Amino acid sequence: MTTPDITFYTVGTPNGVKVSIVLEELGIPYKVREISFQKNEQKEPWFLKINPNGKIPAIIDHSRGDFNVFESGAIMIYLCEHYDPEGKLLPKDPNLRSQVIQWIMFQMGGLGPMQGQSSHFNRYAPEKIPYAIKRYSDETKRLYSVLNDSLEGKEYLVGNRYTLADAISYPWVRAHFLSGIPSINEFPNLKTWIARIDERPATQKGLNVPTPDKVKELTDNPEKLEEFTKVAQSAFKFKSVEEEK
Ligand SMILES: N[C@@H](CCC(=O)N[C@@H](CS)C(=O)NCC(=O)O)C(=O)O
Repeated sequence: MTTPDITFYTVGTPNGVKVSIVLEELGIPYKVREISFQKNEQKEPWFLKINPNGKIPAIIDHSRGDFNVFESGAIMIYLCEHYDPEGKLLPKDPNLRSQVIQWIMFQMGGLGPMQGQSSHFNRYAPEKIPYAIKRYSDETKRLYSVLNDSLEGKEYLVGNRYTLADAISYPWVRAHFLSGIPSINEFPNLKTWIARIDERPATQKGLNVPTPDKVKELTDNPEKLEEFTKVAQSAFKFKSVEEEK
C-alpha cells in the first residue's frame, strides 16, 4: 500500500465531515485546507482545477501523482480502494460491496440533495415558499423512514458492521433539525443508530474537522440557531426573484 499523502479541502458541513470521518476511521494522515464560503473560494479558478463543480469536499492524493477526487461519495470509495486493504469500510465480498454502494447512491442521489433542499427552503431561502418547504421536508422524512425500516433488528445497514453505508448518511441525519425536521422521535431505529455511531472515536475526530462540530454546538445551544442561519445567508447572498431583477 502506498503511504498516503493527502490534502483535504473542506468545510465542517455534512458533506465535508463524511470524508473526515472516513479518513479518521482508516487512520489516513491528511493535511486540511479549509475553504472559505464567505470569500467564495470554492469557485476560484485554482479550486475549480481540483473540483470543477466548485464545491467541498475534494482531495488531492500527492502519493498517487497528485490525483484529485471530488464528490464526497467518490472520495469515500477512493479512500477505501487505496487505503482500506482489509475492506473494513468497503467490503471485499461482491454482494456486500454492492449493498454498500447502493446506500452510497441512496445518500448521494436522494438523502443529500433532498435534505439539502429541505434545509434551503426551510432555513435559508429569502422567500418562504410553503409548497417547496413541504415537498422537500416530506421527501426527507420519507427517506428517513427508508433508513429506519432498513435498520429494523440491525445495528448497521450492511453486513452487521459499520461501513461506508452508515458513515455517509449519518452526518446528514444528525443535522435534521437544521433542515426543517425538528425531531426524529418517530424513527427510533435511526435515533439509536445515530447514538451508536456517535460513540466511535473516529466519528468524534472527523466531526471536528476543520472546525469544532457546529451541529453539536447548535444541538446544545438552540438559541444560536438564528445567528448561524444569518451567517450562512450572508455568505451565500441568496436573493429573492424580486431582488434579482
Ligand atoms: N454532491 C456533492 C455536494 C457537495 C456540496 O453541496 N457541497 C456544499 C457544502 S455541503 C458546497 O460546497 N457549497 C458551496 C457552493 O455551492 O458554492 C458532494 O457530495 O460532494
